[in-house]
Amino acid sequence: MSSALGGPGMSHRGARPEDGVRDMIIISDIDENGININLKTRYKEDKIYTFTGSILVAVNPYKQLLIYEQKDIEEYSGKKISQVEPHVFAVSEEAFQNLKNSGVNQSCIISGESGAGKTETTKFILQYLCSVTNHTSFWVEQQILEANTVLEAFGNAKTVRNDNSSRFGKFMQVCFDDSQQIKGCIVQDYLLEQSRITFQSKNERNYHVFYQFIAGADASAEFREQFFVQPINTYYYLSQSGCTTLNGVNDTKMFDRLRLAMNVLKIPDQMVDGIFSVISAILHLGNLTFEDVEGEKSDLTSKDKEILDMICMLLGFEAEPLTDSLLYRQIQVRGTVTSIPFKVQEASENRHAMAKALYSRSFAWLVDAINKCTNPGQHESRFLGVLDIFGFENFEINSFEQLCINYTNEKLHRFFNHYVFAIEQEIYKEEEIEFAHITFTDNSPCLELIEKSPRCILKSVDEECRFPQGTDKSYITKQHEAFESHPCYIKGDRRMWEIEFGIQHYAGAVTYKVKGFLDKNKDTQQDMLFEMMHNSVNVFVQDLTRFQDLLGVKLEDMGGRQTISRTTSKKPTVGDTFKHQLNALVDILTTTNPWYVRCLKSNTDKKANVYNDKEVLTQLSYSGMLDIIRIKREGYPIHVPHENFLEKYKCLTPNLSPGDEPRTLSTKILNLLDLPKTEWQVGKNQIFMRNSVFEPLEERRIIFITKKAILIQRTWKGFA
Ligand code: AD9
Ligand code: MG
Repeated sequence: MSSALGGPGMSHRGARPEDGVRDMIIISDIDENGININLKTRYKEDKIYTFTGSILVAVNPYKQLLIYEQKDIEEYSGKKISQVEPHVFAVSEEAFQNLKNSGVNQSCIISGESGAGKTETTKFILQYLCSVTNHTSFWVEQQILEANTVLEAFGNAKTVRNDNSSRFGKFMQVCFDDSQQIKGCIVQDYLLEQSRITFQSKNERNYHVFYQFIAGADASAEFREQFFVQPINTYYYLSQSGCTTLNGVNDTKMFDRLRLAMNVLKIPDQMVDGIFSVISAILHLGNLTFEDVEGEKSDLTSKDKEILDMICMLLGFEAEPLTDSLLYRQIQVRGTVTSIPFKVQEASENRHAMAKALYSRSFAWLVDAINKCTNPGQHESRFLGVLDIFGFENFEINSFEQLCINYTNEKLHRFFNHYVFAIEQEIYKEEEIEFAHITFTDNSPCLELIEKSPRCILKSVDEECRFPQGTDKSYITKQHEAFESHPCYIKGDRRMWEIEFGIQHYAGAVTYKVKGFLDKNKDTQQDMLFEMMHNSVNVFVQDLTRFQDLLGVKLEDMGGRQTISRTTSKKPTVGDTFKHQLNALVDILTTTNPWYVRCLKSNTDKKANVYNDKEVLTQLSYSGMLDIIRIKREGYPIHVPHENFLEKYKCLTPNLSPGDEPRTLSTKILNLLDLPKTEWQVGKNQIFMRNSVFEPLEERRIIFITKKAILIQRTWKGFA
């Protein structure tokens, strides 16, 4: 198994960042600037991949490079990482070989900012795996690749940072059998962004599928009629941002691809129709306009009655309960259900919540359908997992979503730290060499502040959610009190105490605005909507209720109709569920041998051939690369087996007694050369060196070889 800090070490003598070397671990005294210069030099030659040991750095080229062809796959197949140019295929191959040879499950953890190239990297890894394994499982491979088409249509959207931004995290476990055949795939999704369904910022779009659906309808009158489709600019959920198209993307073609992908994934036609009915119904829901009635109640406008009919037909609902659920809140007090009218603003918000509930459950349904189709079966437990998850975020305004995203990154960062440090220390121990305990910036305190019960930020939000009179303000007041002395907690400016708090993350300080925290964490249960869905005549809509969180609600049969009632007020919150998912993810990752791909964005304008030093440096500062290099400085970055060492350097000391063990001989060489003893150590099987020893050693060897060559030349000349 390769070490994160390993690498071919011996081949680049006195390498400098200006040379654009393939593995940065061998550059002496490298710092952030050095890394940047090295990456930039390579980027200019379209070499977007660089190693740091076995960690791959990928700089987004924002242009099509012809390096992902079948011939490239073949070039990497069967090769060791140390023999090839850095490439995502090299890491894929090494991980695949490791799985094959060691039987230990592997994971590729891909990180980077929005738009850095995580999703593209994920697809290249999957493309590689589906191409090199023996193709007896052609259909399974197609299904795995097409799963991405579906997930991207429903889970990706244009943002200002990325035209194809993933608004959810995913972990795809590709499963293999004993003969290295792909047997299937398991997808786990994380935290789909829900706010986008009803609100998009300027120049951003809603999820791709909405535009693809409308484009598909534009091409067919029959389809338009079946799903009551209107022109795109009539929909509030699609027209508010002023952006409905994507540069270089044809939504009609994408719609055809989506349908084909659904077909490959064996989603029945009836369900496909159901999905599009929900998509259309969501758009119509967004167009409802509520009228205020005496400041106390709200009503639907006459125009809305027509929209309501369409929604009913699309979702298989009856008009009366739907109207009720749009205009009244139902509250259970001691077993009796009371209806309380919504004020106009509340009715509008409640409708948005319905749209979100319908969409997020459809997304969950699709992930489930993909898993059912690509299910590897019970017996195939070996897998190579690819994690494509949201990177660290620090916007002008950060909310609950950013807290969850940054919490994820803290969690993965700690995992990374432990992996990198632990593995290096393990080698030192095995080799029985002395080393000062390597210290590292441990982010555990920050992580504990967010997630460690009984007192942590997630818990504070939860408690306030369960408190009947809880508000965002009462929540933050209590939280300030509880954590003001915590080293990672930032109470901030006195004038802002009621609206925001900060966290000192490993990647920098982030301020969170608490407005909406409680609502976002509660994920307000749409009880009446759930009931209607359960009784729907649309089989897809009815099937969506399988994804209702059944904890806290129970179904009761009321004369042939299912109604629900609350069993307990302890429904898990969004924070709870997410924490649970994240812990499960880390548990899985811990059992694997991890591989890291660090994606970097060369500029924020999505331009080819533009490399912005400042932007790259910022990303490097929290990529963990410097930590690796620091360990390199504190530890011994160059490990060479005794035999290899001897082979290479015995020329430097002609008086070696040949009978000795390689280990003794290697020690003799180093002793004779009078190099500082603090800078090298002799392990059981390997020599450990710092650059201060390695470089002069190499220099002497080169001088020796050059002198010898000159001597030979002279001798030949003498003969001539
Ligand atoms: V986000 O956090 O989901 O918003 P990602 O996933 O990191 O983000 P993505 O993979 O979607 O970024 O890449 C953004 C865009 O960069 C792609 O749509 C491509 O246009 C471009 N890209 C990324 N990697 C490559 C590549 N290796 N070759 C060519 C690339 N283009
Ligand atoms: Mg992505």
